[in-house]
Amino acid sequence: MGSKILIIGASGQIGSELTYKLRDLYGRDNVIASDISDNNVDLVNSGIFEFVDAKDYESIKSCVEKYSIDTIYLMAAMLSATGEKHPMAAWDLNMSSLFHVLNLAKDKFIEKVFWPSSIAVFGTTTPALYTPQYTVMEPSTVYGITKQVGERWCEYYHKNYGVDVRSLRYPGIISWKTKPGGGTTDYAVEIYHEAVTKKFYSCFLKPDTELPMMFMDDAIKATTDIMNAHPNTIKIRSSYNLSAVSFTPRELADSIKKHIPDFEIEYKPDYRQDIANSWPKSINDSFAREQWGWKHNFKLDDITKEMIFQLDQKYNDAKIPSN
Ligand code: AKB
Repeated sequence: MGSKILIIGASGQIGSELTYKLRDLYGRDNVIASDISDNNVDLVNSGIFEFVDAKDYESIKSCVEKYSIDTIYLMAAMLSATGEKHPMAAWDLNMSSLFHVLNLAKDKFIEKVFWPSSIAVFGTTTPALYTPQYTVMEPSTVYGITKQVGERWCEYYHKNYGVDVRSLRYPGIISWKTKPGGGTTDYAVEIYHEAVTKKFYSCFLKPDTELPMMFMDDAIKATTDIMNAHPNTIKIRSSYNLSAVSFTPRELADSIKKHIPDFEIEYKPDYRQDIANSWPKSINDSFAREQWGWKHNFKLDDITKEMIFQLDQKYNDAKIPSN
C-alpha cells in the first residue's frame, strides 16, 4: 500500500504548495490537508481537508487514525516577527505540536515525520558568512529558540526511539500563491506584490541587510528530496543547513527594476531589523549537497522573473473584464 500523508498547517505559505506537490506525486486522496482555519479556499477545494489543531494531540491522532496516516509534515508554526509579539503563544504552539507528532511516531501510530527548522536557530554570535552546519547557536528570538530546541528533540527521538524524523533549516522562502505571515524575511515576498500593484514598496529592513533566501519550487524540491532519500543517507537528524541565494533589499529592488524600471523603494527599518541582524548572511549547506544530493535551481533574477510574471497575471489580468 502507498503512503498516506497528513499535512498540518496546510493553509500556510509552504504547507499549501507542499500539499499541491505531494498530491501530484502521490495522488489527491493520499494527501490530507489540515489546518485550524479553512480560509485558504483554493487549498480547501483542492482535495480532502480536515480541521486539525496542531496544539491538540487528540485532534491530530484522530485524523491519523481516520485516514491510516503514516507520514506527517508538520508545517504549523508561529514565525519570528509574530513570535516576538506573543512569546508564550509561540513557545506553546511550536513546541507542543512538535511533541505531539514525535510522540505519535514514537508510539508507532505513524512512521515518518518532516519538521521544518530555520536559519533563525543562529544568532549574533554565529559566524554570519557561509555559516557552517555545526557552529555557535545562540538564537535571540522565541521562534529561533523553539527551532533550536526542537532540533535537539528531533535528534533525541531519532537516537533513543528510532523515530524517522527529517528536517531542514529553511531560509526565507519566496513564493506567489499564498502570502507568508509573521516572518522577518517576508519583505522579500511583499516587495513583489507591491511592485506589481503599486510600483512602490516601503521596506522594513535597511538596504544592505543580506539574508539567505530560496524560491518556493526549490524549497519544495528540498523537502521531497530529503523525505524520499534512503534513511541511511540522512546522517543529520537535528536539521540540515539549506541554501540557495543571498541578497539585500537593495539588490532585490535592482532585480525588480530590470522588469519595472519606475519601481521605487523607501527604507523604514522597524523591530524586525534586529531580528534580521541576528541571522546569517549566507549558509554552507555542503552536508545536504553531499549526503542526499541537494541542488538548487533558482537564482535571484530567475526568482524575480517568475514572481513578476505570476503576480502580473494574478493582479493585472484580473482587471481585464472577460466577455
Ligand atoms: C521568518 O522570517 O521568521 C521565517 C524564517 C526565516 O524561518 N521566514
